This record gives sequence, C-alpha cells and structure tokens, in this order.
Amino acid sequence: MLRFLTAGESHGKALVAILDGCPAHLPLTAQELDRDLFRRQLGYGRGPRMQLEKDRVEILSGVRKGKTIGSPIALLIPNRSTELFEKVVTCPRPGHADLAGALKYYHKDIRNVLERASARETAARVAVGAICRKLLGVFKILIKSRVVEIGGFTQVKERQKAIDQAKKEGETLGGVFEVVVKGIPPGLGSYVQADLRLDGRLAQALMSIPAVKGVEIGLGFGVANLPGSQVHDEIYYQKGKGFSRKTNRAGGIEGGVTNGEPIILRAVVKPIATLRKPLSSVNLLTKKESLAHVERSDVCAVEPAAVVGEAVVAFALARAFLEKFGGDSLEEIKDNYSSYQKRISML
Ligand code: EPS
Repeated sequence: MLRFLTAGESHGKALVAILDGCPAHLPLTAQELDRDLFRRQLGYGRGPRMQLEKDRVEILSGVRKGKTIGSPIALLIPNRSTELFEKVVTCPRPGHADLAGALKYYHKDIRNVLERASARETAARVAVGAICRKLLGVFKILIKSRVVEIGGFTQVKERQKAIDQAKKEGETLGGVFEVVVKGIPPGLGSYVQADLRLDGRLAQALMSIPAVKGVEIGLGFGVANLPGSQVHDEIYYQKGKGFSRKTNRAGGIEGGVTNGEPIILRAVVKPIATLRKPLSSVNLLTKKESLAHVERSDVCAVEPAAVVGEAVVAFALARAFLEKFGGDSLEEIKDNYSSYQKRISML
C-alpha cells in the first residue's frame, strides 16, 4: 500500500517525509522534486518567508543509482528561516488552529500549535506528490492546475490589484483553484465500500490542505438547480474506438470510480487567518480581550494551494492506481496495466 507521513515544524530544523510502497525501478532525482517545490513557492501575494527559503529536497533513502529500489523513500527539506521558533505566542488568531490546538493539547504557548499547523508542512507533501506524479507520468497520466479566481476576480491583472489592495488594508484574500487529470484509465476506486470511493478520497485529499473549505467534482454545486438531462453524460459507442462521452459534467468519476474521462476538481481556499490588521481575540494567559497574534505571513496563498492540490491528488491517484495495477516493480505494473487495457478493449 502506498502511504506517507510528514514531520517538521514551520521554523524548526527541517520538514521530512517518508513515502512507503513506491515500486522499484522508477527513475527519480531530487531535481525533479525541486521543480514542484519551486512552483509551490511562487504566487502573487506570498509573504517575505518565500524570499528567505529556497526549498530543495534531499533524498535520504529508497533511491540508488537514480532509481527507486522499493524501500521507503525518506525526504528532507531544510528550513532556512528558524528565528521565530522560540518566540512565545499567547493571542490565538481566529481561523487558525491556534485556539482549538491549544485546548486540545493543553498548550499555553500557541507556538507549539502553529508551528505544525502552518501551511509550510505542504512543502513535504509536494515533494511526496512529485514522486507520485512521476509514477503516474510513466502511464501518461498528467496532472495540472490553475487558479480560477481570487477575491472574486478571474483576470490576472484584477486578481493582483485585489491582492495589492488587501495588502494595503491589512487584509487577506482567498479564491478557487482547479486540478485536472488527463489520461486516467477507467476503473480506479470502487463503489463497493464507502472508503474506496475515489471521489470521497480525492475530496478528503483536497480538504486536508490548510485553508481549503470546499471541494467540487465536475459540475459540483452547479448540479443543484439543473435537471438530470443536463447533469449526466450520455454514453456512445464506436467500433474500434470503444465507449465515449460528449460531455464530462461528472468530472471523470461515476459511482466513486473513474470512467476514463478527465478528472476535474475544484477547491475553495479561505483568506489566510493571519491578518496584519488583526481580529479580536483573547489572551490565553490573562483572559483579557486582545488583538490576535500577527506574524509574518502571506496575503494570498491560492496559487501555491493549487500546486499543493496537484500533489495531494497525485498521491491519492497513485495509491488508487497501485491498488488496481500494483506490483513491486515498474515492470510488473506495466504488465498489469497493459493486460487490463487489452481486456477492457474486448468488452
Ligand atoms: C508557508 C510558510 C509560512 C507562511 C505560510 C506558509 O512561513 P512564515 O510563517 O515563516 O511566514 O508564509 O503559512 C501560513 C499561511 C500559515 O497559516 O501558517 C509556506 O512555506 O508555505
């Protein structure tokens, strides 16, 4: 089974991840993972931290002579900016994990919460996702993302203007991003058990990204006011070409199973919880009314969230792909995949 864990605090020594269950003989270099780490650092409205960091991954294990060997892949991404690690925080920010985390773990210093709750953890997930993307790429499965809107604006110039304005006002902005997956075979996921449904698994993956508040698949919430004939994708058949659709309103998943059409996912990201013009809060120690903690942060993180979206989708799909075609080596998986392709062409 493909699985991973991450560890590391935002201003601690490093972020780490272990990806377990990756098949042997997948060509892999740290530079390939760095490409996605670099993309995650971009985006209009990011804070000063991204000027300080140069996220690069070191592959500590699981790769030999440029190829995976089937053993766990351990990844290390050092933090450059560690100076805030000792600074005590006592005024929780509404919208962050600060208060809920302090109550849950009985922390009197919120630093103990925010260091791990920070979206910086997503750097480790992006590195893991980049390996999954590489694996899926062998089977010509491609994952892309784009920002749909920020602060209600779709055009890049307007979006940037809105971010500039928010920054001036000490505000933050959210938005929507989309992830599209092409080349995915039919048959990933399953309808036979709740936890195997791929739509549920993808929604969980996207919802687990900090600040994501909602996920749509295909038409998503748009189906609410449409009749069935405008929601479902009619089925056609051509000899030699097989089954096809003229529309993809389902977003590539029916009954929790991929149907061979591109997977289309959208996620809404809330405005970041650290406001330079802080919201009202209460000091954890004195219980007196106080303004929420202000710490260096981003004004808008929708662009990096889209890159993280690609990564978490890559992991969820790689896991489902290996469930169906899994083997211990790439060669074994290729055999399984091509025999399945041959079989479904005979249906
Ligand atoms: C982030 C690093 C953080 C924040 C941001 C994401 O760095 P710092 O706290 O040192 O500025 O920029 O974290 C948050 C938005 C958050 O809510 O914690 C990163 O690497 O993506």
